[in-house]
Amino acid sequence: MKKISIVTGASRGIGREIATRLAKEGHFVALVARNEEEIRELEFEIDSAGGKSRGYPLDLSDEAAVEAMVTELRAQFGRIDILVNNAGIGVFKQGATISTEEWDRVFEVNVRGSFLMTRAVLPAMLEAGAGHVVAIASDVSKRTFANGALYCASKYAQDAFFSGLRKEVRASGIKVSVVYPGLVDTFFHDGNPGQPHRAEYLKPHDIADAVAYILNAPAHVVIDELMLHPLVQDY
Ligand code: NJP
Repeated sequence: MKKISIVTGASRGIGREIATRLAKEGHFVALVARNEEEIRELEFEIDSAGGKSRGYPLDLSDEAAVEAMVTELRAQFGRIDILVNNAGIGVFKQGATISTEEWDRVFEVNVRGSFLMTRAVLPAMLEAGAGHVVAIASDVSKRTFANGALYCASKYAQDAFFSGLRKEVRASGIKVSVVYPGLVDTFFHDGNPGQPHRAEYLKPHDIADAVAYILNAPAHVVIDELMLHPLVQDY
């Protein structure tokens, strides 16, 4: 096994593709998401193809579960080399109609969830003097759109956290990279009909390619930011 990695939101979409890619590249992958069946399925698929993985069905808003998972992984392997914070949710509606529960949940998963996971792995990376934290943010971490106020606010916050963190841990040998995808053809868009160009959106493997490129940069190079869009997207 080359490296010990964690991918959140690994049960489907972009996260599933990133996890599969990391396993193909010879890394151990800890698969995190809530849906146990999908996580076990992916674990079986990776392991049947000769890779190494383990599923951790948990909700990222559960601080104790996140801490326990990272403690277990560290106890087994003694290190954690890569964390890909990919899990995320969206609520798309007019700001005036957003409920307090919807506001809290989006921030709980997109911002607090990626913070909790990152804080949990940093001690191992700091001890090793090396590590790579990647966040899958969004192109709307840098622009806004109508009916996207809440989602954009969460993605701006996530981006700001990881951009600040990059400056804090750089001197300790830890890299922090943020990926900003445009539209990607996943479950994320299933509740949103009428997308004439959906077939031409980015595919999850395009994001996995970007993450692999970032992680395989030479030791002295940190790719701070990588933004990608489908050619059909008007933004
Ligand atoms: O989304 P989807 P994508 N605890 O819905 C997991 C960003 N992005 O792959 O828990 C733990 O297919 C969920 O698993 P489960 C986007 O903001 C996308 O498109 O079992 N895990 C599933 O595995 C997000 O950050 C587009 O339901 C939780 C995964 O997250 C990332 O890309 C554009 C969880 C979501 O899979 C992946 O999105 C863009 C929790 N509480 C940015 N809640 C796009 N698709 O167009 C959810 O700019 N998950």
